[in-house]
Amino acid sequence: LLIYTDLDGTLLDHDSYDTSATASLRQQLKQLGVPVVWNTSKTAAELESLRLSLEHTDPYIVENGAALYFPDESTQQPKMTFGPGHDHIMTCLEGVRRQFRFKGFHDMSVAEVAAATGLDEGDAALAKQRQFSEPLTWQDSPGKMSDFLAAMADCGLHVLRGGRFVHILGEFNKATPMAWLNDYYATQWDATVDTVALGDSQNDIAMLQAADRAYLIRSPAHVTPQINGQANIRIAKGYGPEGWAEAMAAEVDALMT
Ligand code: 2M8
Ligand code: MG
Ligand code: MG
Repeated sequence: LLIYTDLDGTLLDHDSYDTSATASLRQQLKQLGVPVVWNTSKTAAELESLRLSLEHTDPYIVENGAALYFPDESTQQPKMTFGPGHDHIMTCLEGVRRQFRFKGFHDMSVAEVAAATGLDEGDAALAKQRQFSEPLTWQDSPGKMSDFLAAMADCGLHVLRGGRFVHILGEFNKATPMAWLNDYYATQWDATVDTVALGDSQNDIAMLQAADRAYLIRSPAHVTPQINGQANIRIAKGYGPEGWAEAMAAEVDALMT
């Protein structure tokens, strides 16, 4: 069994970023030797302290599928990257600055990112250290979004929606690194891998679709994305980390029987 999990609004509470509801299940999965791969829109810089505080020793995927890291490797270089760098994204956004109204993390001070996210200023500064994607707040009319998508596509970029922000990134998503990592574990284990994914937002849907089984986690803050006719995806009852723990308890039970 191999788990892929979103962080914000899934493993971490949408507002408080608290994850205590998941502690006992994370411990059980660790004891069972089940890797829990983090698959998040957070930056590598943000994950440094979170990995220490949650004793996370499995691989992790940052910025919505942009890069895969193995924490046990001596360098903090990604194992693989899947898209263009942040400079390319900023150049493209600068090119359309006069056509559309938006405000990105790059445009915001640390205090503004802290206010928009509820992170403390230390973590907000780490969230601003983007390597492969730019989160922004859309301040223009919804009707102009399709022209914006077309302009981003002209730069080889696309747009995904997270819990709070719209994310600009290359032609990859959270499912992109999964194929490689599934193969990696299949080779390690000399067995086919059974995959489970958990996430709460539109930027998680590709990951949920790519897994053998998936749990869509409900959010107190935004509507649950549509999952039309996706038989492998079920909706967890509890919100945020409580839904995560409930889903993982079911997986642990199934593994034991
Ligand atoms: C941003 O990501 C979340 C993911 O759902 C969002 O769009 O609301 C990211 O930029 C991340 O770096 C940051 O930690 C998070 C804080 O809520 O917001
Ligand atoms: Mg999320
Ligand atoms: Mg996320």
